[in-house]
This record gives sequence, structure tokens and C-alpha cells, in this order.
Amino acid sequence: MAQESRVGEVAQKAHDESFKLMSGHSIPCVGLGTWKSGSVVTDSVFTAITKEGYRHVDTAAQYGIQEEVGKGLQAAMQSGIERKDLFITSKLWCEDLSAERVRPALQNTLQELRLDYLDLYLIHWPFRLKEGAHRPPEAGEVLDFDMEGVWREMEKLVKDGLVRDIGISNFTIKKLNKLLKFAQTIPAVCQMEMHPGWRNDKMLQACKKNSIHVTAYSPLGSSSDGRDLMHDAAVNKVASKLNKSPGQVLIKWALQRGTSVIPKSTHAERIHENIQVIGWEIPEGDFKVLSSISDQRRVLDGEDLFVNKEHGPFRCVADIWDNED
Ligand code: NDP
Ligand code: 1BO
Ligand code: 1BO
Repeated sequence: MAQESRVGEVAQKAHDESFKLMSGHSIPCVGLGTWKSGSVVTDSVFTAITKEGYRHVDTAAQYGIQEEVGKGLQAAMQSGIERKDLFITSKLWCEDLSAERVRPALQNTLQELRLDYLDLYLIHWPFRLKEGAHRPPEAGEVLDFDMEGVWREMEKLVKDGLVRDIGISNFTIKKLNKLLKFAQTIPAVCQMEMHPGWRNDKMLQACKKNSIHVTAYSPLGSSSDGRDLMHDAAVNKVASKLNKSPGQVLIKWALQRGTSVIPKSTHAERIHENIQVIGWEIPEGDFKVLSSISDQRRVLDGEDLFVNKEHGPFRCVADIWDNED
């Protein structure tokens, strides 16, 4: 009984804490990331929603696990969670980045997730790849991207009620400005890599200026080949001072910057830990220390996905990011 009411309270809190999008919809502040989760994601999604009060799940066609995510969502809804209380994000992969492929790709995603609408559909990366492209891409495998044609189709998905909001991911300020010139529906969300080791302040400011909500991905520094922020001296100092875990401090740092945040875990104890971030604050001085780590580098720089040093069109990482870093 006591356990039940505790779970109820956590769920209530997590559900209440959200950011408002330009559309008027709300995005729950902490979501469950699912990249590299494997087939256990069915259990992670179910546990996160029913036991820990998560209401926001982030996935993508490219992760190859949407059916397993869908099973977890289905089980959670069968246990009494209502679809309207969930916020589900997926993403349009680079091979589907042409106007005629947008709707079929979304329909496939909905079928895999067993849903009849998404809350948020993002352009995963603003680069079009030929079907079956190698990693890194071989000559001719990075194709021209008709941003306007793709965005028009995304806008139609909103009008047709298949998607509640549309957004972007891994954009630069230059690409955002290009999109804003023709967009009839402004992106509601921009999802970007952000953590104290890659603050990405310029893009955050550009989004704020345009009232675009930002979601921080890889908030813990990503997985084993990422940044070891868990052992960073500044993060650990703040964590012990506040009696929180390094993970909780990193997640709270993202929230205090006004971004929603999508930590990934497939471990029940960490899924629990990562959402215990309500009802306390990182004091201003400590927040500033965390925000001044000098070693600023991306984990996901896109090199292995899009760079072909010899043939281009992107010959180095700076090309991917329009030389803005
Ligand atoms: P995260 O920064 O969320 O880190 C995940 C890693 O941290 C995993 O190895 C996980 O291990 C571990 N971890 C989780 N919680 C804790 C904890 N409390 N203590 C210690 N270790 C912990 O990395 P991701 O790159 O996965 O980013 C999060 C999500 O963002 C993705 O899953 C995806 O949904 C989204 N994303 C979007 C991208 C885009 O291009 N739009 C790019 C990258 C990510 P374990 O699972 O074993 O617990
Ligand atoms: C290659 C996909 C990056 C994670 O979203
Ligand atoms: C253990 C998750 C963070 C690694 O950088």
C-alpha cells in the first residue's frame, strides 16, 4: 500500500513537470532515451512508465527497436495508462529524407510502435543518404536534401492528425534559418547533444530566440565510447555536496537550462534514479561551475555517418556543422 502511494506520487510529479511548446502542447521534462537499448527496451519502457512515472519516450526508426518500444507502450496502456498522457517522439531517418518518403516512413513508424499518432516527429539529421548507404558513406551516397519539400510533408502530417508536433534535430543555426524562411509550421522542438562537456550555447540561444523548445540528448555523455562525465571532477564535487548521484546532477543541469532531457538506461535502478530530479535545485554557484567546463567537444559529431574525406560533399566534421563550432 505504502509502495503503491509512493509510486502514485512520483508519477504525479513527473507528469506535472513539463515545458510548454509553441503549439500549446506540453512536453514532459524527463523522457526515456532508447538508442542502443536492444530488445530489453520493452521492459525498460514498461517499467519507466508504470513504476517510475515517465510519460515521455524518445525513439527513432533508425534505432531498429520500435516494435519492442511499441510492446512496452502497449503493455503500459493495458495496465491503465492513457495514450493522451504519454508523449512519444520518433524521428525520420536520413534514407527517408525526400518528400515522397515522409508519409510512408511515418506510417511504418506508427505501425511498429502500435500507435495512431505521434506527439513529436523530428528530422533526425539534416542529411539525405542513399538507401543502404555505407558508414562512412561512399562516393555518391550523400544525396541532395530538399528541406522545403520534406518540411511541407511534415506539416501535412500535423494537419492530418498523424503527428501533434514536428521538429528538427542536429541542425545548425544556418540550417534553422533556412527552414524558418519557408516554414508555415515553425519547429516546436529542436533536439541537440547537450551536457556540461558540450553546452552548445549558440544553438540553445538561437532556439530560445525563436521560441523553439530544446531537448538535450546524450545528457550523461552517451554510452561507453562517449564522454565520461560521470567521473568528471566538477560533476562529482557538486553531486557529493548535494547528496545526489552524478547522473542526477547532469540531468538537473539540463532542466535548469530550460531544456527537456532524455537520459537512456535499461537498468531499473538507473531508470528510477534518473527521474528523481524534482524538488531540489543545483545552487547558482555550482550551476556556474558545471557550466564552465573548458573541454567542450561533441560525442556525436556525425563523422562516421556523413563524412567522405575524398569525395564529399562533406569532407570534414566542420562541414557537417557549417563551421559554426
Ligand atoms: P545518455 O547520455 O543518456 O547515456 C546513456 C549511458 O549512460 C548508457 O550507457 C547508460 O547505461 C548510462 N547510464 C544511464 N543512467 C545512468 C546513471 N544514472 N548512472 C550511470 N550511468 C547511467 O546517452 P544517449 O546517447 O543514449 O542519449 C540519450 C537519448 O537521446 C538516446 O537514447 C536517444 O533516445 C536520444 N539521442 C538522440 C540523438 C539524435 O540524433 N537526435 C543522438 C543521440 C541520442 P545503461 O543503459 O546500461 O544504464
Ligand atoms: C545514428 C543515430 C544517432 C542517435 O540518435
Ligand atoms: C556511464 C555513462 C556516461 C559515460 O560517459
